[in-house]
Amino acid sequence: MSAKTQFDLQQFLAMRTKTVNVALDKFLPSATTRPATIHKAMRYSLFAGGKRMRPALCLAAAAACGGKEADALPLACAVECIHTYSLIHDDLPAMDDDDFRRGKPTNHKMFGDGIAVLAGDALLTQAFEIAAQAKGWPRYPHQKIILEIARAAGSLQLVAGQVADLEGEGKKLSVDELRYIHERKTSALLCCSVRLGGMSANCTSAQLKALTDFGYHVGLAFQVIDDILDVTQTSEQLGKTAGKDRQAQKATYPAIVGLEKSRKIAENLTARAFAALSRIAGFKGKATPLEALAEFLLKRDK
Ligand code: GRG
Repeated sequence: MSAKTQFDLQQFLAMRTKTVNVALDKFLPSATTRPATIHKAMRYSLFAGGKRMRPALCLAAAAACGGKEADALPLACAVECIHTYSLIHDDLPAMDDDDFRRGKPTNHKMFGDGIAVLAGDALLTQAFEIAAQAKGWPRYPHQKIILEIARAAGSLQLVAGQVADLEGEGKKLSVDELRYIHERKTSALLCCSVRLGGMSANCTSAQLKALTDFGYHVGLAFQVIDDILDVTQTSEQLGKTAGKDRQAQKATYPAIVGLEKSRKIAENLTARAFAALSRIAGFKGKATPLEALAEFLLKRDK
């Protein structure tokens, strides 16, 4: 059995999920704060039961660099707010038009389209408010932290990926075009989560480079697996509508190269993520949670 599999990832995830949820609860206005509707809507999606993979990656990256979890926590919460905003907007009728997310009716189904748009907007803004309350580090003052998040979420990355995804519907895309979408729609925020964890530990530039390489490849593998699960799993297992990609005529790895080759691609991407970590001697021993997360994301079934 490898060190990675001996590590109790389920316990790691359960504890971090609890910590992140408690912190998010403190950062957000209460559900009764006026105007209550928007705070109820923000909290509805934020606490609907997401896997909290981005915060976990952020906290694990901080640990890999010898940082304190409490220092990374606001940044872990910030990325989860951005991720949840992107899901709320992605589910809107004007985008992917989904009725279920995180095992529950989508935000607009509960609160209406207008409030769902605003809940997404408010969560995106909330992320910056939370990040501004982080400590700030000698190599990474607030300006660098805010820039990092703004770039990952902006029109060159997360939003760019969503635009290309929308514009690609019904078109036959090449593997390169699909990779452009995956890099931006999914990998950018995962990679940003990992980088922020490193920054919160005041990591060296060599460590940040290795974490970037790791995050980029884990992020791409994550989306390839997401594409595979859309075909192989049921809506109940996923907590969202399965088979949507084919229905929306979306280009995906399984559609372009088939399921078997897609799995190989995800395995190769994960292997490259591991290789990135092994280049840094200083990570030895401390990167186990990060490695276990990469392995888990490859083998996940939801
Ligand atoms: C600006 C109006 C406007 C909309 C932008 C940027 C955006 C909307 C959407 C991003 C696209 C998106 C939803 C990408 C998919 C990434 C992905 C695989 C999400 C699922 O992540 P999980 O499995 O979800 O971690 P949970 O629910 O577990 O957190």
